[in-house]
Amino acid sequence: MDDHAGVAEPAQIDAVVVGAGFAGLYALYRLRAMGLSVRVFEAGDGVGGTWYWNRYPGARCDIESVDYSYSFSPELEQEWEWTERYPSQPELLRYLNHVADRFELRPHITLSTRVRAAEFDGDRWLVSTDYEQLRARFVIMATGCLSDARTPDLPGLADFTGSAFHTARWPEPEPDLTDRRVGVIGTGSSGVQVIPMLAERAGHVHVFQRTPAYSLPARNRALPADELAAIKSTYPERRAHSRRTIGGTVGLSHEVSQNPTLSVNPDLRRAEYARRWSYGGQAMVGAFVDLLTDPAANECAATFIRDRIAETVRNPDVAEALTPRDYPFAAKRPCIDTNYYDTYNRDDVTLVDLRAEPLRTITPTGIATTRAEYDLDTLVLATGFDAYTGALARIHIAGRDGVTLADKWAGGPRAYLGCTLAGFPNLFLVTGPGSPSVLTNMVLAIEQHIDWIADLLTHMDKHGFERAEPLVAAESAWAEQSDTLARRTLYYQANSWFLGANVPGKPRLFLPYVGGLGRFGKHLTTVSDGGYQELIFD
Ligand code: NA7
Repeated sequence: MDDHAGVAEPAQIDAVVVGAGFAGLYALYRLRAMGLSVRVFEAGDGVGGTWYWNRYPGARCDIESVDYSYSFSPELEQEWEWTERYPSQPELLRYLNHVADRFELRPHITLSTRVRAAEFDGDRWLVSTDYEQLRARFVIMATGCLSDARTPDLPGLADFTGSAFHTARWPEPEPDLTDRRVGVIGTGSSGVQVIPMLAERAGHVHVFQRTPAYSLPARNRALPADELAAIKSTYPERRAHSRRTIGGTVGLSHEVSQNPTLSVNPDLRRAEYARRWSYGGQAMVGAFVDLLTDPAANECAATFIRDRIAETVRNPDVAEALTPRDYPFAAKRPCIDTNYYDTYNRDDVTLVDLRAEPLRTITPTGIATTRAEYDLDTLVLATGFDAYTGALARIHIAGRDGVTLADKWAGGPRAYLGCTLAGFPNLFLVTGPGSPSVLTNMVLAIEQHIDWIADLLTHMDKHGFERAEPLVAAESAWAEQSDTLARRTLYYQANSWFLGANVPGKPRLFLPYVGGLGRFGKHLTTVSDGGYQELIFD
């Protein structure tokens, strides 16, 4: 591992990569394979990105292990033994550490170090970290879509005398919650995963819910050796197929039926929902082709889920409070759970509906709502992330003529194909705004993006180009095309982090590209096959 010794003159390097999660590790691997000198800087004390930080009990990916894994190395695919249908955080962290060792990536990674600034001087990028400066030809921001943990501005939080932590900053060693009175704020994916686990460990759990989630059963299970072996024997076909799909995986989880909802009679419709509900994971979302475009179709699926909540949660008032009614199903990312709704049947779990009794303040000893005071020893903030832009906003990024990324994005973030920025030559985002990213299998999306960037760099070398950036017109056209697609869906009808709606003051703009991994891949190929007409080279 590099040490932190400072140097007087900035070292010259081909590329700086920011972040050592799935994206940073693969970017490092690809660029090293091209013979480039690369330094990766990572704020965490270990590699793993999302899977390094999100260590809360129950943290698990909602895409199946065999798909949510690198495809670039057939040897790696064959040798890694996934143990469960959905990978847990510890298993993913082991996997990413294995990748760092297996491909000898660690000598190029500096941990426990933040990149503070990246400034373009007309020729190179001057990158400043906590400890040193480098001059780099390329900068790759592998900073993650959901890496900037967000603690809302809750009155009185600083005065709370118990322990308080965000799910994405879970303390180590694991806190002993036996007999503790635990409060959880937030019922998105993180809350839905952590709440059943806390219920098992704590004395009493109070869940402070503002917006009820639509949560789908994961149906997680052990992955038997013969099933894993059968999947491994078809990996090339599986990956090739996945890359053509919307969701970047195979199987019912991401298989979208071509039938419109109301064209199917109600009994068959319910049977299809039930089939997908039993299958588990995100399968419900693809039940009918119009689920995310037709409000009436969406209401049918939402009703099916509401009925499952009503039949699971024994107390009808609690069931009703847990039932989402004012936004479409899947317009926020559906949560995938294990025993979430069942957990509310426990005597030691209490739901506090913040819509009925708004949170007034955090007190030194708990939470006061307009109706009651709740005494707590521990406060868990499952309050989400400043998605896509949060991690980048923490870095002073100044492009051509000193224009900052913050200025460029004041009206809302846009990036050509989600990865290049007009005015910021040779700086690349991985799975940035305008790419399928979080709406698809992130690992394949990351590989797709980095492969495209690597091919672009090869093209530049071949033609003797020093720098590349997109045309302003191409960038604008892509942003418009991406937004037009999103506006044909129901995504704008929920206050989601997809839209930046969870961060006060953030422009309300749908951030991911909704067209899917396959269609996006075709766009990337069209641009590269066409000789990168939408980019300017010098
Ligand atoms: P999310 O999905 O953004 O959920 C955050 C939760 O925190 C959500 O229920 C919020 O309620 C709640 N929240 C945020 N601020 C407050 C305040 N001030 N008061 C009460 N409740 C609040 O984040 P997650 O970490 O669960 O999941 C993020 C993604 O990670 C997920 O979609 C997967 O892709 C993986 P709100 O809905 O704003 O009323």
